[in-house]
Amino acid sequence: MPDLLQIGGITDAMQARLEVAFTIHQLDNFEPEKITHVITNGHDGVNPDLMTSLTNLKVISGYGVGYDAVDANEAARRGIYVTHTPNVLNEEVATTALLLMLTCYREALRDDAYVRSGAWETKGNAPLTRSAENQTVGILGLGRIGQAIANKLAPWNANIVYHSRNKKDVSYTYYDNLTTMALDCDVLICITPGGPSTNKIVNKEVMEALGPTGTLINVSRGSVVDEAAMIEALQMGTMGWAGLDVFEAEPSVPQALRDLPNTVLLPHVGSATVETRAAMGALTVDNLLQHLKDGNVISAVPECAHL
Ligand code: A2R
Repeated sequence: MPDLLQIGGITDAMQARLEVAFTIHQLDNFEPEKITHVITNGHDGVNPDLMTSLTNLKVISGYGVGYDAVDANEAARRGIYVTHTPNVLNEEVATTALLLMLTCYREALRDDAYVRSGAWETKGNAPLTRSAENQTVGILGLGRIGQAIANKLAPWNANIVYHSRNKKDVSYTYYDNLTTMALDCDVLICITPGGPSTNKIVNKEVMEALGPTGTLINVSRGSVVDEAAMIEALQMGTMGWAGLDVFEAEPSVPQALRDLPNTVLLPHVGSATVETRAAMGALTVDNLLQHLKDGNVISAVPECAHL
C-alpha cells in the first residue's frame, strides 16, 4: 500500500477509509523518501523543509479551505497536487460570521452573564443594545464564503458592499479601496485567504475609518488584521467592537483582547460543526483516494489546477 504521512488529527471516519488504502505514518516515525501522500490541515500545513525532504510526494490533501500554510506555488513547480475543501463549509463559516456580528450588536454574552449572575433580579432590566437591522456591511473578500455571508444577511436588510482585488459580477457596490469602504460601513467582515497578499491589510487606518460605532468581524485568518493596532483601537474606542474567530498566534490570544468587554472571541470554530467537519473530512479523503484510482484529484487549489 502507498505511504501516507498524517499531520494533525483526523476523525475516526477518515481513519477508517484511509487505513484500508494507505499505510499511515505519523510525524515522529516515517521515512521521507517513502511518502507519496500527505494529509494535513489549514493550521499545520506542510513546512518548507519537510516538503523538500519528501522527494516522492505527489499529493498534499488539506482539511480546510485555507492553504496559506502550504507553499502551493512550490508544490505546483514540483508537480505535487495541493487539494483543499472549498464550498462544503461556506454556509457554516457564514453562520459563524453572522453569529459574531449579532452577538456584538445584541450583547448576548453580557446579557447571558446578567441573567446568570442574578443581576436581572437585583438591578432590573439590562441596558439596551444596538439593532442589527439595516446596517451597511462591507465584505472584505467576496468569494465563495463571502457570498454566503451576503446571502445570510438578507433577512437583516443589510446594504452589502465589498472590496476585493477584482470587481465581481454582482449587484453589490464595489470599492477598490478598503479604507474608503470602511468609512462607509457599520460592519466590516473579513473573509479573504491568509498569506502575504492579505497580511495586516486591516490596519490602523482601516479600523479608524470603521470608527467608534463600527464592528470588525474576522472569520478569515488572524494575519489579515493588525492585532496590536486592533487592541489599541478597541481600548481607545476609535473602533467600537470586534467579533473574532481567528488570531495572529492562535491558540494563544493576547490577554488585552480577553480583558476587553467590546469583543466576542471564538476558538477558530468557523466550520467546526459535526456535519460540516464530516463533509470536509470526506472530501479530504476523497481527494487522496481519487488520486490512487486514476492520478487525478477532485478539488485542487488554483495554483495546481493545471497539473
Ligand atoms: O481579490 P480577488 O478579486 O481575487 O477576490 C478574492 C479575495 N481576495 C482578496 N481581496 C483583497 N485583497 C487581497 N489581497 C485578496 N486576496 C484574495 O478573497 C475573493 O473574493 C476572496 C476569496 O474567495 P475564495 O477564493 O472563494 O475563498 P473562500 O472559499 O471564500 O475562502 C476564503 C478564506 C479561506 O482562504 C480561509 O482562509 C478562510 O476563508 O476560511
